Amino acid sequence: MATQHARLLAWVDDMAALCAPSAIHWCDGSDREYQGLLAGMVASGTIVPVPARPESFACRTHPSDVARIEDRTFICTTDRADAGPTNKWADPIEMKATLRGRFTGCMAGRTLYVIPFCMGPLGSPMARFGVEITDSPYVVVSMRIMTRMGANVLAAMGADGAFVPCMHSVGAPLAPGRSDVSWPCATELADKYIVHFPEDPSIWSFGSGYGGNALLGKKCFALRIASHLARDEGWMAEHMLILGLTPPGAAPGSSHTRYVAAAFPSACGKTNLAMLQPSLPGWTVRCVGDDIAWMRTDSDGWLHAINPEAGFFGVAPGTSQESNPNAMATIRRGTIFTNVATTPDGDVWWEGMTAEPPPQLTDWQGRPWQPGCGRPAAHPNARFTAPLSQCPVVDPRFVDPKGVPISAIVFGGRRPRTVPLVIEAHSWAHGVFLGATAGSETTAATIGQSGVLRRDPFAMLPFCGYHMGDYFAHWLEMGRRLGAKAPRIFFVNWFRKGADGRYLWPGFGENIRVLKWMCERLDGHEVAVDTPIGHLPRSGAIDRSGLDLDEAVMAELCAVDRDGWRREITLITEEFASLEPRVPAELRTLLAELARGFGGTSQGRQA
Ligand code: GTP
Ligand code: SPV
Ligand code: MN
Repeated sequence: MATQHARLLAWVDDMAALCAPSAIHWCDGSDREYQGLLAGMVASGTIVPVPARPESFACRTHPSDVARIEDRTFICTTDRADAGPTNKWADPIEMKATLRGRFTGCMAGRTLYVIPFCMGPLGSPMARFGVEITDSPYVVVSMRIMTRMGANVLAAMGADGAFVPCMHSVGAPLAPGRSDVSWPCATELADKYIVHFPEDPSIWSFGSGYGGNALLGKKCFALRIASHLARDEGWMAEHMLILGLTPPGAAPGSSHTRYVAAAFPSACGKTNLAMLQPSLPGWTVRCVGDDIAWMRTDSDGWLHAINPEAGFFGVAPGTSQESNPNAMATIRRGTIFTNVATTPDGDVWWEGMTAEPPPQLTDWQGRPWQPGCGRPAAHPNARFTAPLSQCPVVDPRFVDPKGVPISAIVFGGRRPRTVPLVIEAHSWAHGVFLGATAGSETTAATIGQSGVLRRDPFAMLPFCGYHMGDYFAHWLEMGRRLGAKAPRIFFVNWFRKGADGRYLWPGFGENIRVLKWMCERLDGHEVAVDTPIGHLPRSGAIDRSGLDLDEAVMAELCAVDRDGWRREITLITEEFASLEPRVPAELRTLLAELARGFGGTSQGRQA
């Protein structure tokens, strides 16, 4: 391979000696290589073509390998306290010994792929290099869609460029005759490891081939490792979409375009908001990114954001022509589908794609499926992998090496009760409080029970590579640095339910109405009322033109449920107690103020 990078060559030699593959393939990122890998996977049965969509393929995974596994995700710091109580910790020296044992000989008879990749536009001062070693061709083709990878990255790394070594193996040879799943994996949860050594930094992942467990540039590097680097270096690595919002009468990308970054937990609406098709005439939304934002203060003093990724790894179920036409256009070709159902006429299907399911399908496990059979046809965490460049509303600045200036930051979550449609924070510090105390119901994006309310601060609970209390302090510090140029902070909830259990808010393209209200706030219009939880829309301030939604429902969406907030204060008090002694005093003061606003103290006087 054409590299003089001695550290890289030594690492690859070391890993090859450990894993004992029969061949080593350095990925050049070419189309020829990509087509060859796809053809090889079709031949071996790893993927099947999806004839209805050009250059598209589908694969099915083992039932144990369908989502991120938080229980088996480790942050290994020398001092256990630095990982904090929200992360699973292990001793770095012991863990490395364990991992070396697991990886020993694990690639016998198979090919080891070396993937040089870049998170962020090549040449951007905010971009970072990584090199992933894997035994999974599915990971190679996915990384080609999700990142910049190949020979030009290797060239840009030069002879001694810094890179994060990312070691991956699916972990088990496929048993003879086992053709029902696309790749082998360690089928016991206890045999899977997703391990981060932030002090190196390095990543080791064993036993899973799925998404964030295996595409190591994504959650492992761009969030867990990057958040740790960002704290040390004074920037931010966040679980956020980035969109460009332009009001009627102005051109997208003009000085009237505002960029918004939004953090919602996994499967809580980032991809959908990032490429929203506005229902209000004249407004445009352009997509810079749908999952991760790296942000830093530019020389002009404003907060600038890049999307470190180059593709979407999006939730399939719920995606339809009605809910997300731009995603449907993105995945018309050149897409890899994982754990979706397939139709007899050579297409894919998932719950919510059409109002009526097709009469006959093959489900995500390869079994015959009919409507009413009692099982979902697609796995609830089924995903599509497609390049950002295929999105019809991609923002031209998604490749801007300087990133885009951020005017507003939005937090959110799945909250059937208590949390209103939209809140604006009183200040940056109050915005940090809203992010720090965010709760959300769990989803199928992680293995475990769905629908359980938990605190998910900044949508970073599974992704923060250090102590969550220190992370809160870092956010406060960024605000002090930004001063008057700090973005305004909002909180949204598309998921509030009425007494009948149905969503009160139509969501999706209608969410533009909430973005419009935010713009009015940024423009200084009197459209809010002040409450103890923040600024809420004044009655009639959310544009309901052309929308069949009663004033009464709107009032319910924006209501401050005093009993609900008293319960919320108890939950926040518990959260903060679990993070002590590292909760910043400023946030404790804001909690006490909130409690006073509801006639109690944060020490548990409330019911
Ligand atoms: P990750 O990729 O896991 O980080 O998820 P994400 O935050 O990008 O979530 P995504 O946009 O893929 O949405 C997840 C699920 O929520 C899908 O089934 C969507 O259809 C649904 N969803 C998204 N936006 C809305 C909304 O505004 N209202 C409602 N009711 N559902 C939504
Ligand atoms: C998430 O879970 O937030 C995802 C999917 O975006 S994964 O890449 O698997 O982390
Ligand atoms: Mn995500």
